[in-house]
Amino acid sequence: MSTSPIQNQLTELQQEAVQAITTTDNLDNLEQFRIKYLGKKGQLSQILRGMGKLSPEERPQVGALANEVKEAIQGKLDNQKAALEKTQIETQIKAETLDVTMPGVSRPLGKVHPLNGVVDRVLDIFVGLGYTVATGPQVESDYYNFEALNTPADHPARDMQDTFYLPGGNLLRTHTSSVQIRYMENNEPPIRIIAPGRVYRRDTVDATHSAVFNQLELLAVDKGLKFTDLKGTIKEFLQRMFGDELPVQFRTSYFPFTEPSAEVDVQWKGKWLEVMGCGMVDPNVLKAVGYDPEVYSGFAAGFGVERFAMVLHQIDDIRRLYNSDLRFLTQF
Ligand code: 2U9
Repeated sequence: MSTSPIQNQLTELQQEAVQAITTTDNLDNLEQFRIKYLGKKGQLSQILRGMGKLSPEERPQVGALANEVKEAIQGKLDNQKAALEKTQIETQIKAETLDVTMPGVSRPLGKVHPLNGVVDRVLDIFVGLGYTVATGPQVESDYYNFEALNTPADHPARDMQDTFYLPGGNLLRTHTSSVQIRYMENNEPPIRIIAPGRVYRRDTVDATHSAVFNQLELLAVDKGLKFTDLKGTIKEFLQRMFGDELPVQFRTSYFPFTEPSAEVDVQWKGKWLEVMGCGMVDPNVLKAVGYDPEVYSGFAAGFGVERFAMVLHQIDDIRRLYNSDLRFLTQF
């Protein structure tokens, strides 16, 4: 029996495909060949479309041949794909040789800055005592920074808290007390808050002064709070901070927003050191936020984070805290 044209086409297709596949060195091309020869609209399908014209005797023979051709091409595709993938991986491995004797890239571990270390410890202690952390804007109005805190424009205490004024009358806050005013405006007693944050003063920079520094201020407002509650809170806090045996003393002082007011000293490494100020919230401050001073009383205290860090770690110059000198910072 002679071979039909369709059988010739099939063997030619197989030869061409095998030739093309075995000489390609590229996986993308290989896929193109699969589509070209075996795809739905590929050459094999096209040839088989002519099967309808065959006699019933020819059909099974051609069908069997078509299967052989298909399997032969598919087999070549699979082999070539495996071979190409293998070379690809081998080339990649060669290009990526790892020299295990090379020195590694050293990534030094960071540390908590001594200022943030103090803030973290203080917040932990007060959160433990039931206080909530409150924050507010560094750009403030005259009202929140001074007026509401019993410090009108002609008050002499404004001289000591001279600051940076912005066009339009706003200013950089001189203390975080404005945070407590805002908090009281939006909340009713009982109140227990601690406000950390950056504050500003028009100060000449030296070993103990900075025009930008950090404060922590606490405020408690409730029915029946007395000076003894303030003393107990401060003493508990300072002993948790510096140690159980720490001697603490209160000296009378003056602040516009507290009455009576006191300064707090601790005996540390043999010396009395002033570490914070405090007092009972002035009735005028309670009135400014709409609290009745006949019903509620409060106590407040404030301190500089830098000063605390300097006392705790015996740091001699405030500027060391801002220089980012690793020889200094890695000591903590
Ligand atoms: C409200 C009412 C009263 C906060 C207070 C001090 C005393 C104090 C200074 C310590 C060193 C500021 O960082 S420093 O320069 N602060 O001595 N601060 S009482 O009194 C308040 C706060 C908010 C509503």
